[in-house]
Amino acid sequence: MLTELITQYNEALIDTDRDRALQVVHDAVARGVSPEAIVFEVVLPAMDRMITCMTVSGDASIAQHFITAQISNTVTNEMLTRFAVPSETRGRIVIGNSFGDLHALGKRIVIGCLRARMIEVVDLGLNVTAEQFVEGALEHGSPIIAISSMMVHTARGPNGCLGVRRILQERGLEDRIKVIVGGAPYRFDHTLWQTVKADAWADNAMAGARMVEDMLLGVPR
Ligand code: B12
Repeated sequence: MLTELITQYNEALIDTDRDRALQVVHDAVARGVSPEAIVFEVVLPAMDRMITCMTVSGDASIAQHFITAQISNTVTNEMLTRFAVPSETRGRIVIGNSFGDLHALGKRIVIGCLRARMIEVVDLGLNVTAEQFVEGALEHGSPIIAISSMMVHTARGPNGCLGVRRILQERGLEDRIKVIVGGAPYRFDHTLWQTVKADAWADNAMAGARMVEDMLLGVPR
């Protein structure tokens, strides 16, 4: 039954058919598939597959990737309320686009993947200054700041990670708050995350969500 479900769900994602994807999930639950199996054996692997199709084989488009993240988010939120043992969140993080950067698509996909891994996410939005990133993390009790930058100058500029690092240092917060970065400039230059003094970076949303989960759980990288 699970193989059939996985096939039907993936076909709906490829067709960017949100309603059909949700219907497939609802039918499966009605037939007795557990909400846990849906999240861990259907939704997360589908997200992984879609990212591989987009970045490695080129078989998927940004639209398919984006809709997949949205559907994953919806299904996960719905299934979480039905878990036999209520799932504990792994923790909470803040995320935003660095100041001057209006490229929100990548960040939204990252948010979908984070939520699918049961990580609470506070989206600080677009045009977030370095100060707002730090204030946001303190206000929401987040041990991680995630910064999405799609242009070189917003990644390297004073409101990107370097600015956040400076404030964390000045306020003695570096032990409490870690910074993860991502976006196009980091994919073009794999050493940029170190140049801007981030603690971590990830190439894609799924890898980023896994890394955040490890950071929250204190797994050494
Ligand atoms: C779509 C797009 C736009 C759209 C944005 C729509 C939107 N609402 O998001 C529009 C048309 C508005 C736009 C505008 C501009 N853009 Co533009 N845009 C792009 C384009 C083609 C795709 C970006 C995208 O959405 N990718 C798809 C998503 C899914 O991928 P992603 O963002 O990389 O995200 C993945 C990973 O990076 C990672 N990730 C992302 N964020 C994070 C964060 C964390 C913490 C982690 C762990 C991971 C992670 O996970 C994501 C999912 O797997 C890129 C080209 C490219 N190859 O990236 C140019 C690009 C980013 N744009 C560029 C430019 C120059 C501009 C403009 C200045 C153009 C202009 N002259 O007006 C403006 C700037 C607007 C602004 N102030 O931000 C340049 C930047 C070049 C540079 N050197 O800095 C690029 C690289 C194009 C190019 N080759 O020249 N753009």
